[in-house]
Amino acid sequence: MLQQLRDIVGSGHLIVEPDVMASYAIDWTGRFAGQPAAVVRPGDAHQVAAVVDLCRHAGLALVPQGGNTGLVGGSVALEGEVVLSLRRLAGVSDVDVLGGQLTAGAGTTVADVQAAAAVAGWAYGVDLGSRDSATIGGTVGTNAGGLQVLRHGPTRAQIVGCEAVLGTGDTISHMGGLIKDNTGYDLGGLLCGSEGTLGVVTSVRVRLVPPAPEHVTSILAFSSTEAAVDAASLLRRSLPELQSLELFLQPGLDLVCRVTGTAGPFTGEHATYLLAEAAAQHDPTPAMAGVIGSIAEIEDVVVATDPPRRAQLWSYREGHTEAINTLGVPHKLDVTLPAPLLASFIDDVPDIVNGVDPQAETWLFGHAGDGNVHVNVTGVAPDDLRVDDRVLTHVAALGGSISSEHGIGTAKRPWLHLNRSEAELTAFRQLKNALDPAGIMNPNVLLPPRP
Ligand code: 2HG
Ligand code: ZN
Repeated sequence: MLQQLRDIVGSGHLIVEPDVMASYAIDWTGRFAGQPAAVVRPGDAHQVAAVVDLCRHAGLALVPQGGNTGLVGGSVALEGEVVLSLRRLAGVSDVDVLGGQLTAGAGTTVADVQAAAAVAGWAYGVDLGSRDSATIGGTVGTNAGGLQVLRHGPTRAQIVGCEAVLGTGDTISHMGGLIKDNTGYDLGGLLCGSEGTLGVVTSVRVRLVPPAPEHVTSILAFSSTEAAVDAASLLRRSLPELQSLELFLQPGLDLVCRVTGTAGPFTGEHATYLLAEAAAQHDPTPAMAGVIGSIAEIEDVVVATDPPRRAQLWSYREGHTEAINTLGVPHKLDVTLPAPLLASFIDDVPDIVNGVDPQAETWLFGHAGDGNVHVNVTGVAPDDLRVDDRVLTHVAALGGSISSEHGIGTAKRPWLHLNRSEAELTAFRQLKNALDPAGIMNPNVLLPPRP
């Protein structure tokens, strides 16, 4: 088998040495790890198809992997599968300046897609903290959200064409990029968020959005989460230039400042913070100032327009993930709540966690504009699922989603039934059987094991 894989990709691109495979074998959180049988690094879509075909006939399972920035164990070989790294399929082509579209190989980083869009006079509508490592194929696999969903939608909303190798071994390619194209099933939309369980995306055509070069970023301080959530709603409905609306709390800010050795944005302490960023063709500062001026509950505010100061404000929010990792392996519960329940959920969840494990520490931050909270819990053993179970059950009971933007992976698999009916899960299984009849595509993620 290994020799046949080597024949397809060339000897330099089949990795079997444990030390070289190490970075492919563990996820970013450190919570999920496996021992791949091998890492195979095809150089083009034909080689991907040949690898899938070989593995399909041999019954050898594959785990597709992009930048390996996922947070739910969706791209690690938990049971000795072969890791199929798509990173060599990098590059942007067929830029359509007129229509505002481009094609990106699955291994192209999000930052490189953004840069290519900018060169064409456009912008890419998805941005996320892991932009320099996350690949567009991985973000399609998970339907990644990120920092601009309230303005441009998640990754699925950007896809206007897709090329993929299905688990059947067939290559599908629908890359015409027509905005209006009602000619049947939206296979790109289906593969988006399928976490590599139906096939491997090798290339994607994305729509681009108008550039918005003028930015203003502010951090607003509130005495309660309820006041912050009310203000978030007002910002969303009164400021069309709003591009990002992020939330974090005082303990998370303290942790980021401690770990990075920086001073916080304010001299005093506050309960809850919103980071609001507006972006437009013309300076959005007056519009943002007008809306901020109308929010009586704001206790303090900082505003920045110059890039270094804006980056500093963003670092208080974006620094959370790395700062939390310094405390040990976190449990990451990426959830969405209905807007009316968001504030009380955030206020209640630390006590709910401590009701299960008094030693656990809860860190809360996320994308306020989308109702998306990243519940990070530290001080809990990686395989202790009691906190996960308690929080996810609570979220589902409130009508929320147990996975907002990170996917189900292996981490949330036991709880998928909380959000999906038996009829939906049956349809999922039928799709899986149709597109991956040998069951070789990422078999340990998304779908719960059969009862
Ligand atoms: C973010 O919004 C990412 O920063 C990571 O989705 C969230 O670390 C997390 O839990
Ligand atoms: Zn996020």
